[in-house]
Amino acid sequence: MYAWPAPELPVLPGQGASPRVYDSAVRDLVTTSPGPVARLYVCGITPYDATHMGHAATYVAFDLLQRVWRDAGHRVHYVQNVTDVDDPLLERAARDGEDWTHLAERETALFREDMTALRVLPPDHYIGVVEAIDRIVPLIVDLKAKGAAYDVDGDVYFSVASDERFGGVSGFSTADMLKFSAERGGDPDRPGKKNPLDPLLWRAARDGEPSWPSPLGPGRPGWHIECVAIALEHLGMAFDVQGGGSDLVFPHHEMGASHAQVFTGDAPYAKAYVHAGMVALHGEKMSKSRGNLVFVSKLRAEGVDPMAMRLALLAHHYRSDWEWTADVLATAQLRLGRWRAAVSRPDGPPADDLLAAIRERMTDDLDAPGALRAMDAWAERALTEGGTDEAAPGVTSRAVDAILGVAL
Ligand code: 5CA
Ligand code: ZN
Repeated sequence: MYAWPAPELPVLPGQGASPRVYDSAVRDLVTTSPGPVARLYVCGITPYDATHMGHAATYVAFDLLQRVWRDAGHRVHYVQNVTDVDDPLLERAARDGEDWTHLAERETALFREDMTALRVLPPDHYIGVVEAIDRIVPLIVDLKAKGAAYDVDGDVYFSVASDERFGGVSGFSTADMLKFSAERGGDPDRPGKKNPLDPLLWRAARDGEPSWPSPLGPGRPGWHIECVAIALEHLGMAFDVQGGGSDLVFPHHEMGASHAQVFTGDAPYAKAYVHAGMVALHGEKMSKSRGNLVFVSKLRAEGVDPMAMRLALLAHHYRSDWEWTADVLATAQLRLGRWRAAVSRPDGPPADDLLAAIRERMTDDLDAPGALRAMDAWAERALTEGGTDEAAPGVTSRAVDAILGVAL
């Protein structure tokens, strides 16, 4: 499917470096070292209740990664999926008496608008599960042929025992895996499975559910295999970063890595697994199931500048869990006003040190809050002391635009 329009990326003097990021599988910071083309897969939305501030925070986090890579001279090959068939989407459509394809299309369209407003660079390939069924089925057939998948009453499950590296992405204990599996779409209590953690690969057709014909019988794909099929088609193995929110560490990214490693007989699936923290509202993770959501589109309709929303997100380090409040937005609106006033002056303090500071902060695990502080200091000087450098306001606004994605 089509993605959304790309914002312009201003050219900056000099060049940055490839960033260090936190790899969940290594449980430490690692320096990314992509080739000329960095390969990035970020899990996309399940299109209902989109786009809430938690979603926005995660996509802005990986947008920063892409911007820093580009500033370091890499091209970026970016792939994202849309989970446009899955249990929660079908349940929501049934609850509201809406056709599931209409729900998915409407919410995906809204997501595109929100990403455009937030100046998030689009993926090069934006792929829905429905479009990828023909790619997914042969993978499952192959996993069965390898003895890594088995039937339970017509449904097909992946055997986690078939991957000797299973557990390597999350490093979680079995107890934690069981807990998260139950909470995040797994079915550890289903009788007939070889291991309670084994995830579904293919769900046989049920009355009232969409299904597709296949050599496995009519049905629809499980969740993890969809991302693997899409990533392998467009990126191949050992791509640079698999991204998503921290609630995807297990089971989603663990299972994805296992599926791909067993299918290809190769490893690793991704060179690094990077996760964004969870945004909360009223003390609890913002989630569709709880319904404690702040929507980007609703704030836009209220006239809130999307650049203020983006600054509100950037004020928090991508890995931290934090709480959305009215104050967070108000602070961002003030900051945006100060920055705009500072770059509107005909001259200002030199921008070279500022650009170097933004680059230095962003290559250090995408420290956007640190970059914001550097820009705050420059803006403060510009507004109080002024300056004589006529090029500085332009360089500054281009740097803030290119690296932080904030158009002033
Ligand atoms: N379609 C799957 C991925 S293949 C999915 O998880 N969809 S989602 O709509 O539930 O979430 C989309 C992305 O937003 C995921 O990376 C998820 O980790 C992230 N996300 C969801 N809620 C929050 C939150 N409260 N804070 C930060 N990120 C969140
Ligand atoms: Zn995914």
